Amino acid sequence: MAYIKKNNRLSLPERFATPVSVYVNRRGFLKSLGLAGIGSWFWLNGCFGNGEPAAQGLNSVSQTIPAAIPPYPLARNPLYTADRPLTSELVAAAYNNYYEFTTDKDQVWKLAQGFEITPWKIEISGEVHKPLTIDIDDLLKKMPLEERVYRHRCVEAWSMVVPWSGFALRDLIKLAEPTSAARYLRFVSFYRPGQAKGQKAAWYPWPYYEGLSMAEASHDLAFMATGVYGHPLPKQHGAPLRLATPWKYGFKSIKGIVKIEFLRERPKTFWNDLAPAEYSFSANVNPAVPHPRWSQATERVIDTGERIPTRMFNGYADQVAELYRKG
Ligand SMILES: Nc1nc2c(c(=O)[nH]1)N[C@H]1C(S)=C(S)[C@@H](COP(=O)(O)O)O[C@H]1N2
Ligand SMILES: [Mo]
Repeated sequence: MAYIKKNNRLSLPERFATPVSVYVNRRGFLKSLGLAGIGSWFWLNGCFGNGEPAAQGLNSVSQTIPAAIPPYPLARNPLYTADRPLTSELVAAAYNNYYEFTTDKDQVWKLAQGFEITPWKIEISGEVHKPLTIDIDDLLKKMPLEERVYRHRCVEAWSMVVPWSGFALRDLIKLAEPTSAARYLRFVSFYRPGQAKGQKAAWYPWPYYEGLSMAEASHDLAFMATGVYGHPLPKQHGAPLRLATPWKYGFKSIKGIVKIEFLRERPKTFWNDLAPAEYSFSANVNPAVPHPRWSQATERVIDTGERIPTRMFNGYADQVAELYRKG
Protein backbone atom coordinates (compact mmCIF):
# COMPACT_ATOMS: atom_id res chain seq x y z
CA MET A 1 0.00 0.00 0.00
CA ALA A 2 2.91 2.24 0.66
CA TYR A 3 4.11 2.81 -2.86
CA ILE A 4 2.61 3.66 -6.18
CA LYS A 5 4.31 2.51 -9.33
CA LYS A 6 4.34 5.30 -11.83
CA ASN A 7 5.74 3.47 -14.80
CA ASN A 8 2.91 1.21 -15.87
CA ARG A 9 2.14 2.86 -19.16
CA LEU A 10 0.95 0.86 -22.05
CA SER A 11 -1.60 1.45 -24.65
CA LEU A 12 -3.64 -1.36 -26.03
CA PRO A 13 -6.37 -1.42 -28.63
CA GLU A 14 -9.96 -1.73 -27.48
CA ARG A 15 -10.19 -5.27 -28.79
CA PHE A 16 -7.83 -6.35 -26.05
CA ALA A 17 -10.90 -6.38 -23.81
CA THR A 18 -12.13 -9.51 -25.66
CA PRO A 19 -12.82 -12.35 -23.21
CA VAL A 20 -9.66 -14.36 -22.81
CA SER A 21 -11.17 -17.59 -24.16
CA VAL A 22 -11.71 -15.93 -27.51
CA TYR A 23 -8.16 -14.88 -28.16
CA VAL A 24 -5.91 -17.19 -26.18
CA ASN A 25 -3.83 -19.21 -28.59
CA ARG A 26 -5.37 -17.41 -31.53
CA ARG A 27 -2.66 -16.99 -34.12
CA GLY A 28 -2.00 -13.42 -34.90
CA PHE A 29 -3.03 -12.08 -31.53
CA LEU A 30 0.40 -10.85 -30.63
CA LYS A 31 0.94 -9.82 -34.21
CA SER A 32 -2.14 -7.65 -33.93
CA LEU A 33 -0.44 -5.84 -31.09
CA GLY A 34 2.68 -5.47 -33.17
CA LEU A 35 4.63 -7.68 -30.82
CA ALA A 36 5.04 -10.86 -32.86
CA GLY A 37 8.61 -12.03 -32.72
CA ILE A 38 9.28 -10.04 -29.59
CA GLY A 39 6.93 -12.19 -27.63
CA SER A 40 5.26 -12.13 -24.32
CA TRP A 41 8.43 -11.54 -22.34
CA PHE A 42 8.69 -8.09 -23.81
CA TRP A 43 5.00 -7.49 -23.46
CA LEU A 44 4.87 -8.05 -19.74
CA ASN A 45 8.23 -6.56 -18.99
CA GLY A 46 7.37 -3.63 -21.18
CA CYS A 47 4.02 -2.88 -19.71
CA PHE A 48 4.75 -3.51 -16.08
CA GLY A 49 8.21 -2.12 -16.45
CA ASN A 50 9.40 -3.09 -13.00
CA GLY A 51 12.95 -3.50 -14.18
CA GLU A 52 13.04 -7.26 -13.66
CA PRO A 53 12.71 -9.60 -16.60
CA ALA A 54 9.24 -11.14 -16.34
CA ALA A 55 10.02 -14.84 -16.55
CA GLN A 56 6.65 -15.69 -17.96
CA GLY A 57 4.28 -13.83 -20.20
CA LEU A 58 0.81 -13.57 -21.57
CA ASN A 59 0.29 -17.27 -22.13
CA SER A 60 1.25 -18.07 -18.56
CA VAL A 61 -1.13 -15.49 -17.17
CA SER A 62 -3.91 -16.85 -19.35
CA GLN A 63 -3.26 -20.32 -17.94
CA THR A 64 -4.20 -19.06 -14.48
CA ILE A 65 -7.70 -18.25 -15.71
CA PRO A 66 -10.24 -21.01 -14.95
CA ALA A 67 -12.54 -22.43 -17.61
CA ALA A 68 -16.09 -21.06 -17.78
CA ILE A 69 -17.76 -24.12 -16.29
CA PRO A 70 -21.47 -23.87 -15.35
CA PRO A 71 -23.05 -21.77 -13.88
CA TYR A 72 -20.68 -19.41 -15.72
CA PRO A 73 -21.01 -17.26 -17.68
CA LEU A 74 -23.87 -15.53 -15.87
CA ALA A 75 -26.38 -13.11 -17.34
CA ARG A 76 -25.20 -9.54 -16.97
CA ASN A 77 -27.47 -7.32 -14.88
CA PRO A 78 -27.94 -4.20 -17.05
CA LEU A 79 -28.43 -2.00 -13.97
CA TYR A 80 -24.72 -2.17 -13.24
CA THR A 81 -22.63 -0.78 -16.05
CA ALA A 82 -19.69 1.59 -16.25
CA ASP A 83 -19.12 4.60 -18.47
CA ARG A 84 -15.65 3.31 -19.29
CA PRO A 85 -14.46 0.25 -21.24
CA LEU A 86 -13.72 -3.01 -19.43
CA THR A 87 -10.11 -3.41 -18.37
CA SER A 88 -8.29 -6.03 -20.38
CA GLU A 89 -8.61 -9.29 -18.54
CA LEU A 90 -4.98 -10.35 -18.58
CA VAL A 91 -3.77 -7.01 -17.26
CA ALA A 92 -6.24 -7.28 -14.36
CA ALA A 93 -5.14 -10.89 -13.77
CA ALA A 94 -1.46 -9.92 -13.60
CA TYR A 95 -1.68 -6.82 -11.40
CA ASN A 96 -3.09 -7.58 -7.97
CA ASN A 97 -2.99 -6.70 -4.32
CA TYR A 98 -3.03 -9.86 -2.21
CA TYR A 99 -0.48 -9.48 0.56
CA GLU A 100 -1.01 -13.08 1.70
CA PHE A 101 1.13 -14.05 -1.31
CA THR A 102 3.40 -11.08 -1.93
CA THR A 103 3.39 -7.30 -1.81
CA ASP A 104 4.63 -7.28 -5.41
CA LYS A 105 1.56 -6.70 -7.57
CA ASP A 106 3.18 -8.17 -10.67
CA GLN A 107 3.92 -11.49 -8.98
CA VAL A 108 0.69 -12.37 -7.14
CA TRP A 109 -0.74 -14.28 -10.10
CA LYS A 110 2.25 -16.65 -10.03
CA LEU A 111 2.58 -17.10 -6.28
CA ALA A 112 -1.14 -17.75 -5.75
CA GLN A 113 -1.25 -20.74 -8.06
CA GLY A 114 -0.24 -23.29 -5.40
CA PHE A 115 -3.07 -22.15 -3.14
CA GLU A 116 -5.76 -24.82 -2.67
CA ILE A 117 -9.32 -23.58 -2.99
CA THR A 118 -11.14 -26.95 -2.99
CA PRO A 119 -12.82 -27.79 -0.67
CA TRP A 120 -13.73 -24.35 0.69
CA LYS A 121 -16.12 -23.69 3.56
CA ILE A 122 -17.55 -20.39 4.76
CA GLU A 123 -18.66 -19.90 8.36
CA ILE A 124 -21.56 -17.51 8.97
CA SER A 125 -21.98 -16.78 12.66
CA GLY A 126 -22.57 -14.24 15.43
CA GLU A 127 -25.82 -12.29 15.79
CA VAL A 128 -27.87 -14.49 13.42
CA HIS A 129 -30.84 -16.82 13.78
CA LYS A 130 -29.36 -19.23 11.23
CA PRO A 131 -25.65 -19.76 11.88
CA LEU A 132 -24.24 -21.87 9.11
CA THR A 133 -21.05 -23.40 7.80
CA ILE A 134 -21.47 -24.05 4.12
CA ASP A 135 -19.35 -25.23 1.22
CA ILE A 136 -18.90 -22.57 -1.47
CA ASP A 137 -20.56 -24.82 -4.09
CA ASP A 138 -23.66 -25.25 -1.91
CA LEU A 139 -23.76 -21.54 -1.17
CA LEU A 140 -23.74 -20.78 -4.91
CA LYS A 141 -26.75 -23.06 -5.40
CA LYS A 142 -28.72 -21.04 -2.84
CA MET A 143 -27.90 -17.57 -4.18
CA PRO A 144 -29.37 -15.73 -7.18
CA LEU A 145 -26.31 -15.32 -9.42
CA GLU A 146 -25.59 -12.57 -11.92
CA GLU A 147 -22.83 -10.53 -13.55
CA ARG A 148 -22.23 -6.85 -12.74
CA VAL A 149 -19.76 -4.44 -14.28
CA TYR A 150 -18.11 -2.44 -11.49
CA ARG A 151 -15.39 0.15 -11.23
CA HIS A 152 -12.60 -0.66 -8.78
CA ARG A 153 -10.46 2.09 -7.25
CA CYS A 154 -7.44 1.12 -5.16
CA VAL A 155 -6.37 3.57 -2.45
CA GLU A 156 -2.98 3.57 -4.23
CA ALA A 157 -4.68 5.46 -7.10
CA TRP A 158 -4.91 2.78 -9.77
CA SER A 159 -8.22 1.59 -11.14
CA MET A 160 -9.98 -0.87 -13.40
CA VAL A 161 -13.45 -1.81 -14.62
CA VAL A 162 -14.34 -5.49 -14.38
CA PRO A 163 -17.38 -7.74 -14.80
CA TRP A 164 -17.76 -9.60 -11.50
CA SER A 165 -19.94 -12.70 -11.22
CA GLY A 166 -21.63 -13.55 -7.95
CA PHE A 167 -24.50 -12.52 -5.72
CA ALA A 168 -25.68 -9.55 -3.68
CA LEU A 169 -24.36 -9.62 -0.13
CA ARG A 170 -27.91 -8.81 1.02
CA ASP A 171 -29.03 -12.24 -0.22
CA LEU A 172 -26.48 -13.91 2.05
CA ILE A 173 -27.70 -11.67 4.90
CA LYS A 174 -31.26 -12.88 4.27
CA LEU A 175 -30.05 -16.46 4.45
CA ALA A 176 -28.40 -15.87 7.83
CA GLU A 177 -31.37 -13.97 9.32
CA PRO A 178 -29.53 -11.46 11.51
CA THR A 179 -30.95 -10.71 14.95
CA SER A 180 -32.08 -7.16 15.72
CA ALA A 181 -28.80 -6.69 17.60
CA ALA A 182 -26.63 -7.11 14.47
CA ARG A 183 -25.15 -3.75 13.43
CA TYR A 184 -21.94 -4.74 11.64
CA LEU A 185 -20.47 -7.49 9.51
CA ARG A 186 -16.92 -8.73 9.95
CA PHE A 187 -15.18 -10.68 7.18
CA VAL A 188 -12.13 -12.87 7.72
CA SER A 189 -9.77 -14.33 5.12
CA PHE A 190 -8.01 -17.70 5.29
CA TYR A 191 -4.86 -18.27 7.34
CA ARG A 192 -2.53 -20.73 5.63
CA PRO A 193 1.09 -19.56 5.78
CA GLY A 194 2.26 -22.87 4.30
CA GLN A 195 0.56 -22.00 1.01
CA ALA A 196 0.58 -18.22 1.26
CA LYS A 197 4.14 -17.17 2.00
CA GLY A 198 3.24 -13.54 2.62
CA GLN A 199 1.54 -14.71 5.80
CA LYS A 200 4.97 -15.54 7.21
CA ALA A 201 5.55 -11.79 7.46
CA ALA A 202 4.84 -11.42 11.16
CA TRP A 203 4.41 -7.63 11.10
CA TYR A 204 0.98 -8.08 9.48
CA PRO A 205 -1.89 -9.16 11.77
CA TRP A 206 -2.99 -12.21 9.73
CA PRO A 207 -5.52 -13.31 8.73
CA TYR A 208 -6.82 -10.26 6.79
CA TYR A 209 -10.07 -8.92 8.25
CA GLU A 210 -12.54 -6.28 7.12
CA GLY A 211 -15.93 -4.89 8.09
CA LEU A 212 -19.04 -3.06 6.95
CA SER A 213 -22.00 -1.56 8.76
CA MET A 214 -25.27 -3.46 8.27
CA ALA A 215 -26.60 -0.56 6.17
CA GLU A 216 -23.58 -0.75 3.87
CA ALA A 217 -23.66 -4.55 3.68
CA SER A 218 -27.39 -4.48 2.89
CA HIS A 219 -26.95 -1.94 0.10
CA ASP A 220 -27.69 -3.09 -3.46
CA LEU A 221 -24.12 -2.47 -4.56
CA ALA A 222 -22.40 -4.67 -1.96
CA PHE A 223 -21.54 -7.76 -3.97
CA MET A 224 -19.95 -11.12 -3.23
CA ALA A 225 -17.83 -12.06 -6.23
CA THR A 226 -17.24 -15.68 -7.13
CA GLY A 227 -16.20 -15.05 -10.71
CA VAL A 228 -14.91 -12.45 -13.12
CA TYR A 229 -14.97 -12.09 -16.92
CA GLY A 230 -17.51 -14.89 -17.24
CA HIS A 231 -15.67 -17.66 -15.34
CA PRO A 232 -14.76 -18.55 -11.76
CA LEU A 233 -12.31 -16.18 -10.04
CA PRO A 234 -8.65 -16.80 -10.72
CA LYS A 235 -6.82 -17.35 -7.44
CA GLN A 236 -5.10 -13.97 -7.63
CA HIS A 237 -8.50 -12.19 -7.64
CA GLY A 238 -9.52 -13.86 -4.37
CA ALA A 239 -11.07 -17.23 -5.28
CA PRO A 240 -13.41 -18.68 -4.39
CA LEU A 241 -15.15 -15.73 -2.65
CA ARG A 242 -14.31 -12.03 -2.30
CA LEU A 243 -16.19 -8.87 -1.57
CA ALA A 244 -16.74 -6.01 -4.04
CA THR A 245 -17.80 -2.66 -2.53
CA PRO A 246 -17.10 -0.41 -5.51
CA TRP A 247 -17.75 2.93 -3.76
CA LYS A 248 -14.98 2.17 -1.28
CA TYR A 249 -11.23 1.91 -1.72
CA GLY A 250 -10.15 -1.52 -2.91
CA PHE A 251 -8.74 -2.72 0.40
CA LYS A 252 -12.30 -3.10 1.71
CA SER A 253 -12.91 -5.76 -0.97
CA ILE A 254 -11.52 -8.63 1.07
CA LYS A 255 -10.44 -11.79 -0.79
CA GLY A 256 -10.34 -15.46 0.16
CA ILE A 257 -13.23 -15.14 2.66
CA VAL A 258 -13.71 -18.02 5.13
CA LYS A 259 -15.84 -16.33 7.78
CA ILE A 260 -18.60 -13.73 8.01
CA GLU A 261 -19.62 -12.65 11.50
CA PHE A 262 -22.58 -10.47 12.47
CA LEU A 263 -21.67 -8.19 15.36
CA ARG A 264 -23.13 -5.65 17.75
CA GLU A 265 -20.01 -3.48 17.75
CA ARG A 266 -17.91 -2.08 14.93
CA PRO A 267 -15.09 -4.52 14.18
CA LYS A 268 -11.48 -3.62 13.70
CA THR A 269 -10.07 -3.79 10.18
CA PHE A 270 -6.65 -4.90 8.92
CA TRP A 271 -5.39 -1.68 7.28
CA ASN A 272 -6.99 0.60 9.85
CA ASP A 273 -5.16 -1.30 12.61
CA LEU A 274 -1.86 -1.07 10.70
CA ALA A 275 -2.06 2.61 9.78
CA PRO A 276 -5.11 4.37 11.24
CA ALA A 277 -4.03 7.78 9.93
CA GLU A 278 -3.95 6.44 6.37
CA TYR A 279 -6.78 3.89 6.07
CA SER A 280 -10.14 4.47 7.74
CA PHE A 281 -12.88 1.99 8.58
CA SER A 282 -15.30 3.52 6.09
CA ALA A 283 -12.72 4.08 3.31
CA ASN A 284 -15.21 5.73 0.97
CA VAL A 285 -13.60 6.98 -2.24
CA ASN A 286 -13.26 10.77 -2.02
CA PRO A 287 -11.08 12.70 -4.48
CA ALA A 288 -11.11 15.76 -2.20
CA VAL A 289 -9.43 14.00 0.71
CA PRO A 290 -5.81 13.18 -0.05
CA HIS A 291 -4.06 10.19 1.44
CA PRO A 292 -1.43 11.63 3.83
CA ARG A 293 1.25 10.66 1.29
CA TRP A 294 -0.45 11.29 -2.08
CA SER A 295 -3.38 12.94 -3.81
CA GLN A 296 -6.60 11.00 -4.46
CA ALA A 297 -7.80 13.48 -7.11
CA THR A 298 -6.93 11.25 -10.07
CA GLU A 299 -6.35 7.59 -10.78
CA ARG A 300 -4.33 5.55 -13.29
CA VAL A 301 -6.28 3.10 -15.45
CA ILE A 302 -4.16 -0.05 -15.29
CA ASP A 303 -4.40 -1.20 -18.89
CA THR A 304 -4.23 2.09 -20.77
CA GLY A 305 -2.09 4.06 -18.33
CA GLU A 306 -4.52 6.95 -18.73
CA ARG A 307 -4.93 9.40 -15.83
CA ILE A 308 -8.57 10.18 -15.15
CA PRO A 309 -10.32 12.18 -12.43
CA THR A 310 -11.47 10.18 -9.42
CA ARG A 311 -15.15 10.61 -8.70
CA MET A 312 -16.91 10.98 -5.36
CA PHE A 313 -17.79 7.51 -4.07
CA ASN A 314 -15.96 6.24 -7.16
CA GLY A 315 -18.89 7.32 -9.35
CA TYR A 316 -21.56 5.68 -7.17
CA ALA A 317 -22.67 8.83 -5.28
CA ASP A 318 -26.22 8.64 -6.66
CA GLN A 319 -26.62 5.20 -5.11
CA VAL A 320 -24.72 5.46 -1.83
CA ALA A 321 -24.56 9.10 -0.69
CA GLU A 322 -27.80 8.63 1.27
CA LEU A 323 -26.03 6.06 3.46
CA TYR A 324 -23.80 8.80 4.83
CA ARG A 325 -26.24 11.69 5.13
CA LYS A 326 -26.49 12.87 8.69
CA GLY A 327 -29.71 13.29 10.64
N1 LIG B 1 -7.33 -11.00 1.75
C1 LIG B 1 -6.96 -9.89 1.07
N2 LIG B 1 -7.89 -9.20 0.41
C2 LIG B 1 -7.55 -8.08 -0.29
C3 LIG B 1 -6.21 -7.61 -0.30
C4 LIG B 1 -5.23 -8.38 0.40
O1 LIG B 1 -4.03 -8.07 0.43
N3 LIG B 1 -5.64 -9.52 1.06
N4 LIG B 1 -5.89 -6.46 -1.00
C5 LIG B 1 -6.99 -5.50 -1.25
C6 LIG B 1 -6.64 -4.42 -2.15
S1 LIG B 1 -5.63 -3.20 -1.54
C7 LIG B 1 -7.18 -4.32 -3.41
S2 LIG B 1 -6.90 -2.96 -4.37
C8 LIG B 1 -7.97 -5.42 -3.98
C9 LIG B 1 -7.31 -5.86 -5.29
O2 LIG B 1 -8.14 -6.77 -5.95
P1 LIG B 1 -7.64 -7.38 -7.36
O3 LIG B 1 -6.25 -7.90 -7.17
O4 LIG B 1 -8.64 -8.41 -7.70
O5 LIG B 1 -7.62 -6.24 -8.33
O6 LIG B 1 -8.06 -6.54 -3.11
C10 LIG B 1 -8.24 -6.21 -1.75
N5 LIG B 1 -8.51 -7.42 -0.99
MO1 LIG C 1 -6.00 -1.45 -2.94
